[in-house]
Amino acid sequence: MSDLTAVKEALRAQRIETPSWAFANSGTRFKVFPQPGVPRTPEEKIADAAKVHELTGIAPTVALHIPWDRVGDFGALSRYANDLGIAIGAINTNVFQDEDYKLGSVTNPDPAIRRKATDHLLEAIDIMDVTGSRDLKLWFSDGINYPGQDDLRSRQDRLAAALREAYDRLGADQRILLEYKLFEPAFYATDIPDWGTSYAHCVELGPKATVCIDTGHHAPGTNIEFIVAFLLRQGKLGAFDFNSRFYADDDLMAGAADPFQLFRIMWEIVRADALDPSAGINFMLDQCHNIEAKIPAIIRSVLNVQEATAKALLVDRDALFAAQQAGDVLGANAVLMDAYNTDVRPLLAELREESGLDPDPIAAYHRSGYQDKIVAERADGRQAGWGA
Ligand code: PSV
Ligand code: MN
Ligand code: MN
Repeated sequence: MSDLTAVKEALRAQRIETPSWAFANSGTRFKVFPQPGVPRTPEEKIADAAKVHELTGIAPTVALHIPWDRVGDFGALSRYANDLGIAIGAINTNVFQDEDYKLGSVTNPDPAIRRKATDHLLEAIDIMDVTGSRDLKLWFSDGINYPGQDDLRSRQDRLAAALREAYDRLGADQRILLEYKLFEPAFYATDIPDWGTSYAHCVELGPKATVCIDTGHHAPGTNIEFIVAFLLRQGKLGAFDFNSRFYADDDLMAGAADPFQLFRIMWEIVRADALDPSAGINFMLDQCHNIEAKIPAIIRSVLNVQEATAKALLVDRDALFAAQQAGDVLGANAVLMDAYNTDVRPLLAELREESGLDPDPIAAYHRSGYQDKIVAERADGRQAGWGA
């Protein structure tokens, strides 16, 4: 797509979902460095997410994580979000922070623990009914640390049974986004270690189950854009959890470690005409900002995804396909690299100005006084910890 009007139109329609937990304090297993002004409540996380949307114009939903964001009245929380100009997006479950889950949640050998974990999935769907959320995002920490610790195949059966129960509880417009992760916290075998396992379970479940690709959850060197292309072709790509990694599941800002990879991923999306929200892919962030200021880091991440998208939209498709057909290896590669090497920042600044936004959202944030305001308002020492 090289018609600039069409490029801008596609960019205006783009949507990126922010994660509530990225606004809160987070850390590694060594130390959490608390930051002043971080949200103490789900409402304050939503307020921060609304600020990101106000400045970027393309982040109108925020994902919640239960029980971290549990409130008494989700209807009221949803209305609060709407009043601030955003909406509640995906509901994330948490079956990894309870003593009971030491040997697994939905794959635990103990049926009572499996029941408890499955009930949590069902509870999350109850919440979705109230918030109007479409997406139930499932990530399981389930796995084993030692060969022989448990039966790999039985664990797949247990997983399938729990997923089936959740799937059958979904409303007509709701769906499951099923994440996979190579390792961690389980170190020998994760029960959904890769996209193939997630895909197979989603196929077994039916059309309302699709794969969520968390860009941090692969072995080093994995060709993620291939996975994107494959799942898109199968109609089984439901979402992304964008973040960057250098080593493991680093959860750094999207586009920070490898902006070229992000571009290659977004090119596959553009190539499949799957960028528009009507295509049903939820482009989420899943990050933690352990040492950097959180709201500017989330704005930066949104902008990084937007930049990668703009470059992908600039790929001259006709020239690329012609070069590919002609077997012109260098020519085809050059078409892609020309788009990647384009500085799209002026185009995006212009786009924002045309939409009544500040051309530089991060500078606008610093000028806004919001940071000083939250530091002052949230200074009673009850800062939320990671997840709290
Ligand atoms: C853990 O790896 C994880 O980062 C998963 O990617 C989930 O999406 C996220 O936590 C929130 O549960
Ligand atoms: Mn994730
Ligand atoms: Mn992760």
